[in-house]
Amino acid sequence: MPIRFLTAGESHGPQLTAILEGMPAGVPIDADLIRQDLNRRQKSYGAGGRMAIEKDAARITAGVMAGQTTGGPIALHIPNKDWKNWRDRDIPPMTTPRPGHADLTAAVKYGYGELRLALERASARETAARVAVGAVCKQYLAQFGIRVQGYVRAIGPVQARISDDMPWEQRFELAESNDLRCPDLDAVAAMREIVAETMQRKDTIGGVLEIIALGLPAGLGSHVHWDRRLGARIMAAVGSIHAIKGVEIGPGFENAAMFGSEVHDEIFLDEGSNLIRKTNRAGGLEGGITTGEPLVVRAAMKPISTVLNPRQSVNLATGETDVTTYERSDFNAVPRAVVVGEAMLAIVLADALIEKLGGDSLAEQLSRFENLRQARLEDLPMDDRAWRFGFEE
Ligand code: EPS
Repeated sequence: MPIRFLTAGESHGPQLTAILEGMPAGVPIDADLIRQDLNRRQKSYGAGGRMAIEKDAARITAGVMAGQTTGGPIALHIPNKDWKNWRDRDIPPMTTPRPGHADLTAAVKYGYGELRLALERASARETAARVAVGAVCKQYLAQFGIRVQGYVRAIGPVQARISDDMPWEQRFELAESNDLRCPDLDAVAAMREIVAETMQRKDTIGGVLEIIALGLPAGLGSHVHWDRRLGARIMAAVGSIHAIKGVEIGPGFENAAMFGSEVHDEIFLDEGSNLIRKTNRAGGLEGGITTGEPLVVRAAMKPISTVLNPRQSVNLATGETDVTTYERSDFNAVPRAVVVGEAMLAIVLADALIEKLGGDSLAEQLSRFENLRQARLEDLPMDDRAWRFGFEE
């Protein structure tokens, strides 16, 4: 795949680092847009105390010169402001693993004698680096009129009601107007109540986020191999986000309960000989390839595993039954996960677009983009005659 990225950094270490490789040259990069997304990722009703400490900003130290990408690897650094609170401290041992976190599984795998080594890298603090990378990819996609944005669909049992004909723009705007990042303002009140109750009960809560890509051309991804199917690439990327335990394309699970004739988006011809759909139950993908309809991805987030209420566990140092001790954390991080979901989707789509367009510079790609085949009758001349497979025995 043409682009790749790496992140490094511990939650309470000096900084997070990301390297994004494979961006074409000549993409204008506005550092303010990276800051904006980092800032959006920090906001949520039910965020923990750490977000009052951090004020995330990324410093670009490579790959962008005079405001444009060079085609070289892009290096991004996000300092951890909390580092100063850990730097000169003797850290008490952590030997009782928290259920749901990587504490126990990573200790089994890596043989850690101190569970904090697992916590530090397993922490969702790492998602700040992904958001910085995603913000660069969003700026690349924007050059082609492609936009990636999302919102919250549910917090715990409280579901947003969003009418199918509510315009996307309105959904995004309404969602950004509140700290539950949800376009249904009636649901926001109920979500606020359940998050308040969660905090009072010293508990955590999960939910469902929805991420949409608008303006995509038809023809990104491929049906020919499992790892080229765009649906698979999106599900892997979104499913890699901390605490995400389910990903669907469009109403994937709802479709599973319906008949095929109710699910599949029928094909019509408009006056301009464009092949169009009146519905989008496919969520923008057919056969692992974009249809040109909005791409809709939903993800289920489990409740954060650091729970203020002590949970039953075992002290690995003593072998005695123990309960977990609380580490500061979020009570509700679903609105924050939306921004991470946007980043991961933007990264996969930038990758798929670069793969489709080839070339090394934005200028080359923009002219190729104009000439992409569309779902139009004149772009699809058919042979319309009998033929044979032609394999030899
Ligand atoms: C996290 C625990 C909390 C979260 C953190 C993820 O950090 P701390 O232990 O410092 O309170 O705030 O997320 C972030 C710091 C962040 O920037 O998103 C965890 O254990 O996953």
